[in-house]
This record gives sequence, structure tokens and C-alpha cells, in this order.
Amino acid sequence: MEVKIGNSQLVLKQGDLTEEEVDAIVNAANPSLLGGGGVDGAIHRAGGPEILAQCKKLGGCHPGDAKITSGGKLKAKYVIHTVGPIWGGGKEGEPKILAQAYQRSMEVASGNHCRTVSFPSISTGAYGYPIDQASRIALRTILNCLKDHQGISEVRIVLFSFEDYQVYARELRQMTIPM
Ligand code: AR6
Repeated sequence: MEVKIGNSQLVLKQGDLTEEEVDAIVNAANPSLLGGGGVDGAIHRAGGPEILAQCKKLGGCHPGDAKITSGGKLKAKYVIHTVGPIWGGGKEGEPKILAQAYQRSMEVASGNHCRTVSFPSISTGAYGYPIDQASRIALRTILNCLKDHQGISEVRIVLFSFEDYQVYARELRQMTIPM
């Protein structure tokens, strides 16, 4: 599924983020930036040791912030490492931190002249954020950022499972139905 926003587009697809041929993929990392499971583990496995070597020099990353390394052996030129919130029921600032993670990733992408960026569904795996709520924040934030960062021509959200894809597609349809 895709929607046009001015001269750029937002694409939803089911697939493996590590296979994306884009300028940057975004990693759902943890504050150490030293690797982990889920999509983080998959990115380091596919990208090779160069990514971890660069991560070690970054001094970690606060939730809601984002930092960049090369893409190592990946097809993507860069990996933008961001840290989403751990779900604790929703009253500990989780929505704001999740929006910041997407927003800072877009800023870092734009600042590094990326035209195409692929995201995973941040925080909805090990970090436990309910995916229906998380998808609304992800979509709204990315759609807003696409207006601010005209240099980015395409953002993809790559969902690992068909169920996750369906949630994002339903929410995007609801947001973009003409009134
Ligand atoms: N491509 C696309 N999506 C994937 C892939 C893949 N190859 N692999 C997993 N996903 P998670 P989080 C999906 O747990 O919730 C790590 O240990 C997955 O199905 O990777 O932000 C970090 O080091 C889910 O929908 O990230 C942190 O400690 C989504 O990616 C912690 O997990 C996010 O799940 C971060 O947790």
C-alpha cells in the first residue's frame, strides 16, 4: 500500500528490513547500541562487524534519539539507530518518546542527504508497545516529517508479519480517507 504526500510517498510493505535497497534503514536498537535480538540482531548479522565497531564509538543513544553508522555489508548505505520506549502502560511518556524516535530518525536521514528510508515497527516487539497505538504514532509522525523534509522522496515501513502489515494498512487507510 502507498500514499502520495506532495512529491514524496509513504509505502507499507511486508518483508525483511535487512534486504531493503534504500539509502538508510532504521534500527530499533537499545540504549547501549551494542546489539540485541529482533530486528537489531538481524541488522548486525546481515551487516557484519563494521556496524558494531562504529556503534561502539557513539556512546549509546537515549530513547527518542537517533544516531547513524554505515550500512556495512547491507545494501543500504546507512543504518540509523534509534531507541523506542519500553511499554509500561502508556503513562510514562511512551507516545512522545515513540514519536521522537521516528522524528529524530527522519532528521538524521535528511541531514545525511538520504532520499529513501525504510523503518521497522519500532517498540512493538521486545519493547511491548501495542501495535495499533504504535502504528498510529508511526504513521502520523512520518507523514508530518515528509512535509518538513522535502529531500526525502520515499519512506517505507517494512512489517515482518502479515498481521502487522494489516494493522498498519488499516490505520493508514483511516488516516487518509478523504473527508
Ligand atoms: N525485518 C523487519 N522487521 C523485523 C525484522 C526484520 N528482519 N526482525 C524483527 N522485526 P524488536 P523493539 C520486527 O523486538 O520492540 C532488541 O533486542 C518485529 O517483528 O526488534 O523496538 C533491541 O536491542 C517487530 O514487529 O524491537 C532492543 O533491546 C519489530 O521488528 C529491543 O529489541 C520490532 O521488534 C527493542 O525492541
